[in-house]
Amino acid sequence: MDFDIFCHVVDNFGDVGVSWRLARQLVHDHGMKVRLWLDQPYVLSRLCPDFNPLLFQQNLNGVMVCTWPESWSFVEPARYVIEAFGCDLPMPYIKAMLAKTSQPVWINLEYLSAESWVADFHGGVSPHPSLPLKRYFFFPGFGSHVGGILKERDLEVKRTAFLNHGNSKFNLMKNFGIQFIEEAFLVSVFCYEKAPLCSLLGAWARSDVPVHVLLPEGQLIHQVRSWFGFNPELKQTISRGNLHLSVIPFMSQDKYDQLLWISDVNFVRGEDSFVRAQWSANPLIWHIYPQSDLAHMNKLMAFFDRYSVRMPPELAEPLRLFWINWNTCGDVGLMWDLLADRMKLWKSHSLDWMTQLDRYPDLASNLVKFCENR
Ligand code: TRH
Repeated sequence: MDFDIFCHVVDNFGDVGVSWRLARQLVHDHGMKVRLWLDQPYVLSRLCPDFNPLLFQQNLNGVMVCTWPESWSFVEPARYVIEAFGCDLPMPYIKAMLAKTSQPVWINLEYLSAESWVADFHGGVSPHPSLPLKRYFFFPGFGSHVGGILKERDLEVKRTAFLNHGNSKFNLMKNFGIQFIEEAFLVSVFCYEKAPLCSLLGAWARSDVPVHVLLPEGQLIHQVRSWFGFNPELKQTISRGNLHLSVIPFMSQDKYDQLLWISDVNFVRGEDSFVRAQWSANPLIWHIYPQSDLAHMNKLMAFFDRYSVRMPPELAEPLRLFWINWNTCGDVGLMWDLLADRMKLWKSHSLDWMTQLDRYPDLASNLVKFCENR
């Protein structure tokens, strides 16, 4: 094995989402042999319906996906060992690393952040407190001197081919089992429970143009129910004023990409959907994963500062306010109207941002280079 990637699910889908994406890219873009250890394999079956969570071990898209067992028996460690998001490696595995004549490169893959301190810590090394082993810290991030963000080599080819197919929007709606509203402004919404969605539903209902909101099933349904006064069923489209809202089934990661590509604006969250939305070249609103000490607000603003460097002030100002309010449960209805008036500007900025991101190597390439240099 070239890589062992260990992933412990804290909550939701992002931990597995990122680890699985990284594993696939190491195999397909870099020809590596990769084993992915998941403590909650069921989560992967939501993102990838071909995966059978009941099997202890299976080959999926070239990656050997294994269940992280409660009691660990001997496994020969890989050359490079990735501990995703500081999940602790099993002690018997650490001992097996120690026993090897040539010790594996042990990496802690951190969470993504645009904060400037990340560059000072990226690549840093920390000795194990009690064993003669060391661990490197690898920080995903934006720009140079950090680990980069995930992007597979053929992503742009796939995105362009999909969008150039004349019926891509219609086909995707058909696939979701919902009505296609041809003239509508399309919005995808994936965010945490506390997002102030109701104020937006009001803005969309009184919009001048039809707005079609696609909401993957999940926690936000409570807000939809309280605003409409009834419970929408899966695949049903409910309307008020110019707002049309369809609850769609949670889809595979690949299909979710397609949704991001066709939508005029994407509301995304956490880490992985946030990165994928940036590669869609479409306007995005980020609902950041909340932390108890409000550290997430610094993270949010650090990203926004980078994202808006080349943004015209008439867009940057309302957008900054919108992002802050969206993440602090403020009322965003009126702010939406300002953004709607600046949509063309926002779209062209999104394309420009994607081009800026593309100037830097992707995370998997940086990681391979980092490991091989050690
Ligand atoms: O699910 P998230 O909130 O994930 C997380 C976790 O909470 C994690 O603990 C935290 O550390 C991290 O965020 C920052 O959001 P994220 O990261 O966007 O992951 C969602 C994944 O789900 C992503 O890979 C896209 C995928 N997805 C689908 O495959 N189908 C869908 O229908 C949707 C809506 C998402």
